[in-house]
Amino acid sequence: MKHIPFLDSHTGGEPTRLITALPFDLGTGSVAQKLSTLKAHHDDLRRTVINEPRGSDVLVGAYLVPPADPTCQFGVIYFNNVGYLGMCGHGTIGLIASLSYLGKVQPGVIRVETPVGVVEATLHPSLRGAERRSNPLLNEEIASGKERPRNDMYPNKVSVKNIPAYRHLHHVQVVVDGKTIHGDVAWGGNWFFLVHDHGLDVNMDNLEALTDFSWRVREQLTANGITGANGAEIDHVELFAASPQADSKSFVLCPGKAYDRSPCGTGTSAKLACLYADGKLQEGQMWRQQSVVGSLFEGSVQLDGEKIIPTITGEAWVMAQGEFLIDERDPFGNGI
Ligand code: PYC
Repeated sequence: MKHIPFLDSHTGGEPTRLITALPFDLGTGSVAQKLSTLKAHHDDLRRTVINEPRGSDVLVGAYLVPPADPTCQFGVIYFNNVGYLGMCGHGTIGLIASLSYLGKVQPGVIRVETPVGVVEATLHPSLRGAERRSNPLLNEEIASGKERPRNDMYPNKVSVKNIPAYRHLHHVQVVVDGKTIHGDVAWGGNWFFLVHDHGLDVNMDNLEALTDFSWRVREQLTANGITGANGAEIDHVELFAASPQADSKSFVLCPGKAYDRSPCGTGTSAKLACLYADGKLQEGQMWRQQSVVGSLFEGSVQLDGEKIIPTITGEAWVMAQGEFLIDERDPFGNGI
């Protein structure tokens, strides 16, 4: 029987399953090299922890690995039901909030090496002293001795300064079921196709139509040879709409056909790069992106020479902690 510890969190409704200790060694190379080793030799662990019967299509996994970059405290590799991700915004917010819960990080800047570059997370302090003192429920808990040594008041708000984002192609025409739509191809740590003129309601009661349409957009991108830079597959589709509560609302279809419950950190980064390219967003200006479930990320861009550096802020909540038991006799022990 193998025992694999895990910690589950969600960021704006989108889950992240963190595996803090791998049961094998990935060597001393960069996180990108560690990802190659994982793909070649250990893909069964991805299926074991993320797919049914332990997981579902919705989950994103995160392996905590040692970084090679000496300026980083952690390395991380994100994965899902069909493969691996370059970066993951909601996942990084979940990772840092989970490490905060475990008492492994304090408020401040934490540098994390991903397969596509280094991101800089800032863990914001939680309830400050005065707010803690004026919180009657918390005071009651402390007075009754119920506050536990584990960090139940763990800081959970995180800003992620992402790798540079950019628009690769502008206003690309695609025909889906006889309907002509247009989208931008942009990089935010993963490849996205961003569509506005889809004509669909971006609402929870329209999820089936949104999923179906986005999937067919993706198929048309492949059929027409529309790719990211260097022929990279565009595996995320974003449908945007207006929102009374935010600057924009989006439905994001992930590579394994599940939709992102969060506003998608890498997708929001791609969106910010397009807005900046269109002159609709200035450096430092706040953008509020809402997900189809109603959760919010705040984002802005900074310039580093010609490079557009997005920062995304959100909150994550730890939900469960435990240990997977993998029984060699179980026919579905490594997932379905
Ligand atoms: O937040 O970047 C993100 C993300 C990618 C896929 C699911 N969430």
